[in-house]
Amino acid sequence: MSGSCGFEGCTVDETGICALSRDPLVCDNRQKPSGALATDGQSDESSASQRNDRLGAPVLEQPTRASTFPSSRTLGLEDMNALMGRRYVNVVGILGDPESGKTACLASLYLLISHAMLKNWAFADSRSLTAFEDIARGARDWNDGSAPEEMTVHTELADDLRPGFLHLRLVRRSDGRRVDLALPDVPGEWTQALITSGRSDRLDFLRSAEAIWIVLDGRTLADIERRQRLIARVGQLAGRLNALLDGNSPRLILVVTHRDLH
Ligand SMILES: Nc1nc2c(ncn2[C@@H]2O[C@H](COP(=O)(O)OP(=O)(O)O)[C@@H](O)[C@H]2O)c(=O)[nH]1
Ligand SMILES: [Mg+2]
Repeated sequence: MSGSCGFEGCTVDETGICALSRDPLVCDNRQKPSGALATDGQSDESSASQRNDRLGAPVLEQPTRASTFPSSRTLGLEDMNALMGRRYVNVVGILGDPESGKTACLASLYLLISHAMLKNWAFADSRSLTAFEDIARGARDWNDGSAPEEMTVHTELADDLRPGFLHLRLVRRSDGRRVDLALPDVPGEWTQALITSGRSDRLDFLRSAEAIWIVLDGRTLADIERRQRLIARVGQLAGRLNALLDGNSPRLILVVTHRDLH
């Protein structure tokens, strides 16, 4: 058997002569060319059914594209990495017990900058305006001139493992310098878990921080019975940070809230 003929010893491919003296075009021993398969009845049926399956389907695949308007809610670590790949971003770490006033600090910063009341700084841009609006909304509803009792809601994250960042670009009025800030709004429970059990996996981003705010509740500091305990906890937190930061030394800033009351 050789070439196009299945009959042992036939040399029709070389000589053009059939070993059984038949017409080579109609001899049963000749192999059908592969293209001939498409012409038999069964293949016709399957290709017709394939064509029917595609009837009404889009002719071209839809190109993937980014949504026209980004969501402007808090930014995840991936969004932050992308932003940091394009420009220098100052990451700020914000730690503090639940209810110490972390979210209120961010709302306060946003309200000051949006009313052009932050000394020497003006608003340039934000990738997370909706997130700022969400946390600042409660502070806008005043009752007959008195401040609302609860200006912010307890911070809860969609994903309890990844921080959500607020982005703010400010411009310094004196020299026009632009500064991008990444401000995380994370639950106070993360700080508690760092102090009590040393859990730091969710706070890894602190290693990239230029500054860390430790937010302290002014009400606790004003209370002589609770003050010492809070001061001792700040010491424990500093020890945990020392281990976590592993040689990096960002600026540590103590931010005391409720100054209006105490
Ligand atoms: N009067 C007053 N209330 C504050 C201040 N800081 C925070 N609060 C209130 O304290 C509560 C807890 O604050 P929040 O920022 O949500 O705490 P977080 O858990 O640390 O984010 C909220 O109801 C705020 O309105 C402050 O400086 N003055
Ligand atoms: Mg909060």
